[in-house]
Amino acid sequence: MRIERIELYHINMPLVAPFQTSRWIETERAVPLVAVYSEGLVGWGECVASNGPWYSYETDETAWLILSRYLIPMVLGQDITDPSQPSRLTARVRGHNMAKAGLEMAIWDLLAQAQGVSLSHLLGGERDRVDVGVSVGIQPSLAATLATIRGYLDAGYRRIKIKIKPGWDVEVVRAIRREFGDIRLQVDANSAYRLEDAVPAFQAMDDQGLLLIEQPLGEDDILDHAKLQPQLRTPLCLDESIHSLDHARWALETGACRVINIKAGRVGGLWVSRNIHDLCQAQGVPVWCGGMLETGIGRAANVALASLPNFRLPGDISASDRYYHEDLIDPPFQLNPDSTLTVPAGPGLGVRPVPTRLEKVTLRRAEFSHREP
Ligand code: OSB
Ligand code: MG
Repeated sequence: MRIERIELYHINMPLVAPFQTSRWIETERAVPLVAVYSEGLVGWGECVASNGPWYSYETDETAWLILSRYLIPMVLGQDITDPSQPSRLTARVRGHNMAKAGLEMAIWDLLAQAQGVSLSHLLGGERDRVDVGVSVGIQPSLAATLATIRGYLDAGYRRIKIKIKPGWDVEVVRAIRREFGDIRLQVDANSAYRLEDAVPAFQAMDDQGLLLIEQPLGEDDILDHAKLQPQLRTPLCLDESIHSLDHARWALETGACRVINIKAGRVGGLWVSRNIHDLCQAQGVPVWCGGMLETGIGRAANVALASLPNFRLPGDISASDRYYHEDLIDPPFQLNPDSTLTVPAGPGLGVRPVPTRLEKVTLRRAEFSHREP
């Protein structure tokens, strides 16, 4: 399929509640959406960069720039026939994985639609529902944390992840265990610890039956995680540290983690995500699908990705109403009673933005066309 035209939409959507991690707070999601046109079809992609360089160095504005100036010109006019092509065409750009992944998602949506199959099918997915949980930000108090968790458990979520930081960790976990007993529970530090603080902090949590401890140390670290993991029974899970298939291999070879969180945006797209999935599967290492507070567009891609067989832990892929009063898609994603989301079965992503809703949240739009040489 020849890529004829691409549109970028810079959107901004308020979150239902502020989302606080160990290092930053998000109150709204400003992201570029990508629409790719070919042969009368349109494919959609969401770039998951945050509004500031807190989770990674990318932001909505760096992604907009890199997409407009470098990535889009690399794919415009190209004849795309296989799903590895977008990552190969943009490989010359260093980093900026979220910008690459947003564009790649739109092209994969297009390819799947052209073949008349779902994105899940194109990826090799095997499930029609995926297990999901909810990621609970740092709350103003312990009472607020317990109340928030109770609300999500009542809504049907059967896996809870809490954000932690030094001083907001083992006591919170113990309090959650006292209140809710044996629920499926995990923690995410977003890189807030140093090795010397992490050893005592996580040894103190090691008897709490956590599913995993996500990204305790540096966002660019593998070595110190490899020193920490052998001192704990609880599996470490890397998020921020894994930017590519090589990073995944290095983490597994050094024993830096026993689980990997896959976010297509962080690793540069669905093609790389599937390769990481396959590597982990071959080594018996479970993966799960992380989230970046996506709209329904990015959420549909996450759900499709999580339908692959080695996604063996619940994803951070909650229902639309956990994030937004009104999602871009209609119907929104809803939680099934068994704490799953249903994988869209329609062609491609199986969802698309409602035009009037997209218009309401669009800050600016840009259009790129292929000119015949
Ligand atoms: O570290 O997993 C993370 C959200 C934004 C940036 C980083 C992270 C998160 C989440 C929320 O934990 C996951 C979600 O529900 O989308
Ligand atoms: Mg994380």
